Amino acid sequence: MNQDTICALATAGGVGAIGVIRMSGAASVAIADRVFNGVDLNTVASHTVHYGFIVDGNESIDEVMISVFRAPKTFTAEDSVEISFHGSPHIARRILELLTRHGARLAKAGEFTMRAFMNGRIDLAQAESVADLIAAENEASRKVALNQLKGGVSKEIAVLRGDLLNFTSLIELELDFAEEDVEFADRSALTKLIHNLESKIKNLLESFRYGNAVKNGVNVAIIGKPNAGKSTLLNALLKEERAIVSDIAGTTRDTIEEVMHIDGTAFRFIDTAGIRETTDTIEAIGVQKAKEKIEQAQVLLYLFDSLDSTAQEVIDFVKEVYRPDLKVLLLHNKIDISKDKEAFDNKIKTALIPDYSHELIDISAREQIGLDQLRSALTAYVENLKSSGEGAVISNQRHFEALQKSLESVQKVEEAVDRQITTELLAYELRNALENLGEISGTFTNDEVLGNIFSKFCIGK
Ligand SMILES: Nc1nc2c(ncn2[C@@H]2O[C@H](COP(=O)(O)OP(=O)(O)OP(=O)(O)O)[C@@H](O)[C@H]2O)c(=O)[nH]1
Ligand SMILES: [Mg+2]
Repeated sequence: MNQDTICALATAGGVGAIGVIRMSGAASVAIADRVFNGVDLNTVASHTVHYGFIVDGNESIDEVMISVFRAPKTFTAEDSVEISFHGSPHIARRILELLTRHGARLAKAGEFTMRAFMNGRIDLAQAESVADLIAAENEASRKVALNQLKGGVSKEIAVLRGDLLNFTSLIELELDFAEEDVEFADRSALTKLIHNLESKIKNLLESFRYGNAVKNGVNVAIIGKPNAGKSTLLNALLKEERAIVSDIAGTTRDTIEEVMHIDGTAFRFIDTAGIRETTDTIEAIGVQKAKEKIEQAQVLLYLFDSLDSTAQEVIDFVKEVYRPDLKVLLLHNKIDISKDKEAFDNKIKTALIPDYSHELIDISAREQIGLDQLRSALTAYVENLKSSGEGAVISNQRHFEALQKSLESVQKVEEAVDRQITTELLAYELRNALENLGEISGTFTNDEVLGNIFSKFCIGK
């Protein structure tokens, strides 16, 4: 299917000690040999490296090392060649131009990985994880991507689909023998399987909160009344004077976002305008923006102090913004000057902590008290997400959506069984569920169902 031989610079653009150009396709070794002055590459063993010069006619272009990889044990599962040259963008351009003149063409974005998928070396979820791995900026996202590349999610989905496929095969078989009114597929076993599937899919869906957090970072909105010390806190966390701090209420008007890594996870701290009723047009826009940031946040740092707020105000606010998927850390700020801290905190704790498991931490943003505890609470939040999903972790929006669709279709199968609906409809719902699950790995074909039947039963006897 892929007749072309493709080539591209595999290393980053710009000057480097070494640059690597990669070529893949049936003609890659022959093309490399045509522009190489050294051993005859056509005759060398697979997975070997060779010294020589890239030549354009009589002109030497660079001194290089060429690695030859013969199919199928290569990244693309095709014959491949890698040319390591002295890392100059100019040399890269000359070599690429030379290769295209000798029969290769420039690869499109992601084309090497796409070939690995088309040639069946990796599935779709794994192909996607290659991109994630390259984009990984911290330990947690690297681990999640690597696990996916190794096939963690794919394996889990494959097991789920395998079970479902067996049942679908039996149901399809019933359709073939419709006149004889036989029931090959045990309905109660199907119900059991469906329940099992449901809980596994739910687990995977749940793991997306963690996967998404490590891949895209956690949005942490810093919210509170004017002068609560939000900007002071942002600066203290970042250890730099990022936002303007003053004792004038309404200092921050726009939102200020900064990313910080704590324990291998990216947290996007968003300082916002203090929330209050205001007649100032610009400040009002800022207040509106702050409210939007609450919607987009996974974690809320709600700042208050006992001089400027009552415990009841804090309680009312937190109840107002309640969302089951929003973690609220109540930060009692300015404890260096606060009065009646215990009584204030106790009132809040009694009202909120039992209900929503909010956490209350006493801090002083200005004196940098309690910040370690705050950082621990943030990493604990992520750790907690991790442990709530067992096994494989999904971090890809497409997988999340496919799983949601799968869950819906599996629930429809359940309904169909419960209501003892016709075998035709049941088969239809089952095929739907299979298709949605198959979307993740990109492997779904209807022939698969047929293939499975034939492999298990000798219908044609
Ligand atoms: N004593 C004391 N003062 C603090 C503390 N944190 C902040 N402040 C002071 O509180 C005032 C307001 O601080 P900001 O950080 O500008 O408050 P803000 O919440 O960003 O205010 P707006 O941007 O107006 O909404 C400043 O004078 C800070 O120095 C603290 O922990 N203790
Ligand atoms: Mg501010």
